[in-house]
Amino acid sequence: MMAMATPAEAVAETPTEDLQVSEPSTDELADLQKHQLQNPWKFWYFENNKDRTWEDNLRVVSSFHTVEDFWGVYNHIKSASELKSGSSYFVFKDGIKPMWEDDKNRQGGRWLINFDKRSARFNLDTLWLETLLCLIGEAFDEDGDDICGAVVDIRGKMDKIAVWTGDSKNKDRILNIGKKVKERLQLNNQVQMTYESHSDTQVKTSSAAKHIFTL
Ligand code: MGP
Repeated sequence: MMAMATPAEAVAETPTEDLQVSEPSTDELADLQKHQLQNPWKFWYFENNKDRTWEDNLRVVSSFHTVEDFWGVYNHIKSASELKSGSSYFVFKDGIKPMWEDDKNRQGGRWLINFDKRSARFNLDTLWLETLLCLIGEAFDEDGDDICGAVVDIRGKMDKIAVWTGDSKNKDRILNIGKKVKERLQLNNQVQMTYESHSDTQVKTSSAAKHIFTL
């Protein structure tokens, strides 16, 4: 029977010139000490400037793929409630543009929650942060594959939070995601969440698009 080398002997037998271990750079070391997220994300800001097209009003704020870098961005920028009316924040998986036209959104839709500004019941910043923590903390398990991103819109009477998913026909995933959002945001029966496809949103003629699901 062939004798097996113990790990120490195996190392001793390895010619040293084969052990080309390069030292990590300072940036790599700093990154290794941080907590990696399952997905890399991008933070976008939309400012409503009527002189520009909708797409030109979208700007990337920052990319992040660690917990620490998320807080670095989040704590550095204005909270959602401080934004001017007409503005939005978008947080989307890196590689997905926060627009209907992106291939990953084209067949998708959104869970939409409207918050009446006159109601003191809701703290928009807390709800938006909780939405982001659901996304980056992968609260949706395997249904999270369908998550594209989330949006907070600051508007006149109503502010809105939406979670965009990639397949408006995947009923099970949509409902699982919606229920999880409702539970984590502790909305209970205080507010209705509605799911609409982006294709319906684009052709809506009144203030609301067709509701495919309601929770
Ligand atoms: P909005 O910002 O989502 O809603 O879309 P708002 O401002 O509350 O208005 P309402 O229509 O819901 O009452 C406002 C407008 O922005 C849309 O009608 C489009 O003209 C444009 N827009 C919004 N989105 C998300 C997109 C997008 O993904 N692609 C393009 N091309 N335009 C968009």
